[in-house]
Amino acid sequence: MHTSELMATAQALVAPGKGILAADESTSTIKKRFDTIKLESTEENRRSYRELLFTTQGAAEYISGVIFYDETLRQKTKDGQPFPQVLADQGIIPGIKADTGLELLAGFPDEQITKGLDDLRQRLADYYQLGARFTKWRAVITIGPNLPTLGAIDANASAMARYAALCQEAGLVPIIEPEVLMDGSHTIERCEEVTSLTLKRMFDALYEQKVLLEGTLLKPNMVLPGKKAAQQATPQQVAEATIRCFRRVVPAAIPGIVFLSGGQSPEEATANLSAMNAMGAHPWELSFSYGRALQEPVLKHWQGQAGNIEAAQKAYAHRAKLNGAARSGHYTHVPRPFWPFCPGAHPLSRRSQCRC
Ligand code: 5MM
Repeated sequence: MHTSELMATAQALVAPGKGILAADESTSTIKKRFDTIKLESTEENRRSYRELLFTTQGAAEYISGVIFYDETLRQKTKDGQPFPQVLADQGIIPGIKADTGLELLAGFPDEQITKGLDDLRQRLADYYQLGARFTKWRAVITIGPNLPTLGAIDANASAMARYAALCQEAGLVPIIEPEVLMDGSHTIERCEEVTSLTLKRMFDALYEQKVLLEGTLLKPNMVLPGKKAAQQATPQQVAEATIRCFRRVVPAAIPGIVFLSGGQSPEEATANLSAMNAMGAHPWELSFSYGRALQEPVLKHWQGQAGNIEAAQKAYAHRAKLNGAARSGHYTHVPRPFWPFCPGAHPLSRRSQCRC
């Protein structure tokens, strides 16, 4: 077991003021993101977009690690620099999505299991050689009438724990991502109940598989009402429900919790994280591992045009900085009084006042 290396990597990923960029969209998911800007998902467009992200000046001040997709880990800048090296040169730790997606769980209609265990030991050895120092595995839990079932939660917990143990054997920090989806009209109380049960069973499984918690990070959903719920929640309500839930079921030995954004707007994701940190101190670092909440403004500014790269990079650096502020509870969302003269893309930007 690579105990000290694992603990050092996990702690570096949740260093104060920093968080993780999730850029591990699979080919089918990045196509959906590119569809929103009417851009074809070719290998070159995916490479150019990731180069834009990974070469953003100033991002390293707020970004501790980046999660790649398998294809991205092997790609290079147009000047021939491997992406993992580009990040490592900036002090950003390269990571990799280790699961290979979802499939229906036999015997459990409407529930899914995560794939990728069969060849995992060999793939992890390759990923380490290519420069990755952490990995991520996502399980999806759906709330619905009579859902989730304990059978589906436990099947996912078991796979997650075996994944985590294999990562640690290879010297890679596992990020376990049990995502309770926001889809539906459930209440925040129902989300809290399902998130508690899911996390409880996940940590039981990690214990049984002898996973080193000090060398593991948790990437969960926040406790939120469903997207279609009649009653939405304020950042303070989200923070109170999430912290109460996590204090009950997440061991203090975990160095950090790096939330996913899960379909929240960038502003909501930042405001909710900030409200949680403002309630501190907590047993674990509370940070971010956002995909959409960091990248939505970037795609909007970029539009697939080389002439927009600078504006898109400014939008990314700006969002990273605001999430960096949320790490210490110092972000408060101010509605967009100066829109569209933000966030730094426009020459007349009043950035000092704009916090959107
Ligand atoms: C839940 O998605 C993860 C976090 O992203 P958001 O902050 O946008 O919710 C994300 O890392 C996700 O696991 C990857 O994008 C890979 O997803 P797919 O569906 O391509 O496996």
